[in-house]
Amino acid sequence: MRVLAINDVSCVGKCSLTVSLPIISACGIECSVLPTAFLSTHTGGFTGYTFRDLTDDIPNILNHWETLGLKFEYICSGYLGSIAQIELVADIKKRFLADGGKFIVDPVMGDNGKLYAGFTPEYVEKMRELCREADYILPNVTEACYLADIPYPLTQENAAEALNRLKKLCKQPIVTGILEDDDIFVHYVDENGKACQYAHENVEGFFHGAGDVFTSAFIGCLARGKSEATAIKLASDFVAASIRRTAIEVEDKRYGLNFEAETFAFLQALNEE
Ligand code: PXL
Repeated sequence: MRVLAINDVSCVGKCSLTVSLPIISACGIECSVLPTAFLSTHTGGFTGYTFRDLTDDIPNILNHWETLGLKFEYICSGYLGSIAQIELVADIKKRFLADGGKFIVDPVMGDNGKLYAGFTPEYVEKMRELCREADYILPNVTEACYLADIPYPLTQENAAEALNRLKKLCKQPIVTGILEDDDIFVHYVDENGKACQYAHENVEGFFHGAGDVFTSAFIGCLARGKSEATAIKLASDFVAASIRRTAIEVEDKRYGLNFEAETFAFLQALNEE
């Protein structure tokens, strides 16, 4: 069993591969990586960061993997720095996804109602195409609004409409971070096409990297053979516990979640399910 995580390496500020690798490995699953870019920090709230685009390295990496006959049971993509990289990921799915494997797209594009630095409407359109190839997509509210072409933000009322539109792109969308009163919901479509939700009490504030922790834990749980609903519950509980801890312990939220301290409890829950 092998997972391939396609994402950037942000050296500081826990997100993308510095989150996926430890969490998927902790689940007992081998995690191979394909770095899309190399940054001194992530781009959310830091200024002056360095950014090295690794697009030109990717074709040779893929050619080498092909000589090894590698296939991956799960391929998941995250932060992709350009339209060219979205096209490369679609190609990676064709060449490297094992028969019966799952392709998971976290359409990392924005937060708080805005696209991240460097992302354009053309990029959003291309990301829609990639979502059409996916077994699961995991947009946050901002990304769901862009993909579904619905005004930001989502509420309990328009979330059902967003999910219906996203279903036209991908059979099983999972939208995170929908606020309603004091709670925060995940809305998702199960394997029978039924709309479902799972909620936690919301913690005020913005917690960088929470989406990456959720996606990584979700994939780790799926790869351990859990159902979509169980994987969503375990990943949500893990993120919620990490956020509660981070709210108290971490002053500068740009540096990401203290998920490490909650990993043992997450794995205990995973083993007991
Ligand atoms: O967590 C999402 C993310 C991933 N990678 C990079 C980012 C961000 C969000 O800001 O900047 C480089």
